[in-house]
Amino acid sequence: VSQKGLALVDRDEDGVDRAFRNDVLEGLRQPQKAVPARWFYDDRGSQLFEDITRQPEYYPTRAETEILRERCGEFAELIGPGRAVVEFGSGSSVKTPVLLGCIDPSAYVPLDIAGDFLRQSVADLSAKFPDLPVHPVEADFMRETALPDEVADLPKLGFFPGSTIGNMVARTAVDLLRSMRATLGHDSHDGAMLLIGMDLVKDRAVLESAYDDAAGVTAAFNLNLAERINRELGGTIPLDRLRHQARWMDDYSRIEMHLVATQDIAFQVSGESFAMSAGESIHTENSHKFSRRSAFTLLLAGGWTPVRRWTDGEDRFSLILARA
Ligand code: AVI
Repeated sequence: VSQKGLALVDRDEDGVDRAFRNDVLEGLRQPQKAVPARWFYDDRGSQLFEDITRQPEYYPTRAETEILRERCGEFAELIGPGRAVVEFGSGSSVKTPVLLGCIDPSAYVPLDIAGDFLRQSVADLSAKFPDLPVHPVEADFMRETALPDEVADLPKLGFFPGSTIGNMVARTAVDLLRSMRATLGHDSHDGAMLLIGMDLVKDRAVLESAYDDAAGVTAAFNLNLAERINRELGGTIPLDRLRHQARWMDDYSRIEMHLVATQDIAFQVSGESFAMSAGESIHTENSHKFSRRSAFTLLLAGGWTPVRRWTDGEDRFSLILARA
């Protein structure tokens, strides 16, 4: 999960993030209003996401951590020691140490656009693995990135947990997989590998409640996007007239999150006027769910050949090891 770091943000003379404003205004002008999910992750949004992962209904984090813990020996065997682990997004404080503890890597390279998150994850990791060289890279992992010279000659393992790939439509996901392949290097003798988390299709009720927990944390996470628009873009969106909704869209194999107007509303953002009728929504997130086949097809389209697939004891979540 990324958040815009200071160094890479392009701000106008009023300190407004230009990319945020463009994405929001363009999205609100569409017939189906939509704002890209990456704008969820300001400080409050990142904190709320952490809280989501602890909700009883939100199974992905626990299921993926279970797989990492239980399959440690198999990772060691199939991946082997001595690789540079390149994590796309700054590391999770739980999952990353479990993986690193299994495979005896030579270096760890967290790659994230948010400098603050990177520094935190480097500090956490170095405390747990004092002898492991850590080389953080502040960059947008959606683009091909030059890795530090120190890891140039090491075989690489890309690590992309959490099913963040599911937040992208297929075209963007394929672009990302291809750029990961380019970043990690696919033409060396000891080809790159990728360990990626992909959430599984399951019962509609289980999915919808994972994205609409009883404590209202996911609702707060979704509404925080509208609050952020009001705060940073001089918005007047009436927050008390928007309702969080999680919909399973079977044809697209995804959960969609929406902010639905509970009555007719009118508001302004950055001086531009918008209106929504009761029942109309702003589409804020896609979270695609995969079958074994659809996961493999996506990986193959992105240039990766699956090597092994694991699921948790309840078949809720998958981790897939692939080679370039
Ligand atoms: C970060 N990403 C994988 C989460 C997901 O499950 O799609 C974001 C999230 N949105 C609502 N709950 C969690």
